[in-house]
Amino acid sequence: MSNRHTIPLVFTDEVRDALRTGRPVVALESNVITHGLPYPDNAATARKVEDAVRAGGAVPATICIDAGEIRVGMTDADIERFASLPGIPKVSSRDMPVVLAGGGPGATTVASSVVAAELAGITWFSSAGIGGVHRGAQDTWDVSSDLIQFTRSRTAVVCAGAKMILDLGLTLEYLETQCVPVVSYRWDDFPAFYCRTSGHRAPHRLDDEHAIARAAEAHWALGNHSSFLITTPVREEDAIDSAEVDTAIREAVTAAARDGVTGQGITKYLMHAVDAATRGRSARANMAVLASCAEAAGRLATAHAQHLAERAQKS
Ligand code: PSU
Ligand code: MN
Repeated sequence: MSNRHTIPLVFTDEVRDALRTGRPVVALESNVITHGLPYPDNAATARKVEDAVRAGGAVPATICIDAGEIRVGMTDADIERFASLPGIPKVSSRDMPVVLAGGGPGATTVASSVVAAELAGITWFSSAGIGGVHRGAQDTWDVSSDLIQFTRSRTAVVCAGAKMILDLGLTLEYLETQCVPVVSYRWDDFPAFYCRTSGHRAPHRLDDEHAIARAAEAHWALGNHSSFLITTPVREEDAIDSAEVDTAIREAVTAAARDGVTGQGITKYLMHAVDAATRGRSARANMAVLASCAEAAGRLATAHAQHLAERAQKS
């Protein structure tokens, strides 16, 4: 018996129909709703991100855990509840079994969302910022489970790189060591969330969505049961200059060490400190980059669905 029969997956009608008919679907995380932005911006942003997936030609499936089930596609009422109810825990891969057994609600990170997406038969996933290797990881060993999960889940992940609060050079090194492809879509550099560049060149660049679909399929055909990463930068008009946030980040990292913030809480702590230092500018850029990634993911998932349909016709 496969896991499919033991983990309860609850689909919205729209997502179930799309998967049945081979229409493109893009999975989205819910931790960004509960831990990324304040209410009611978070609820509005979650809906905008879903609209952006639709604008790209695909069906959005926001993932969460509730009542012992994995929800694949959240209703408007679910989004409103997750956005407004305080205390919903952040659920990464390691937390999933316990939260499922406990029966309470849980907001999925990138790592746990790709686990759910794969179980649900969804190939595409979009997040503006993946977790990565933290600054100072040589002392703290803080490496996001997102990166480890990419070595285990067969998904195509679209993101705007990772935030400057992380060590992006080490994050790229880790992905290289673990044989996770990183392809920059229509851009030379590995982006840094709301900054268009991290100062690191992306290992590969592809400009055509159909070539990206073929490359992802080739990755899996080569026997890799792991993720294929595609990065896309925030639009120029929404971007923040990296020099502008660099000081704020350095100060936040120092303050976190002073306050003894470690582990699961550090990402949120650093992000809020940077938002406060940039007086909401980074929060606005955050919303823009979530939407631009989701739109690109919708387009890429659409090209991939066409690729699969053509391949099926030929065989
Ligand atoms: N990075 C961001 N924004 C985020 C996160 C990461 O730029 O909101 C969230 C995502 O849900 C991601 C998680 O999967 O934090 C990673 O947390 P950790 O570093 O604790 O693994
Ligand atoms: Mn961590």
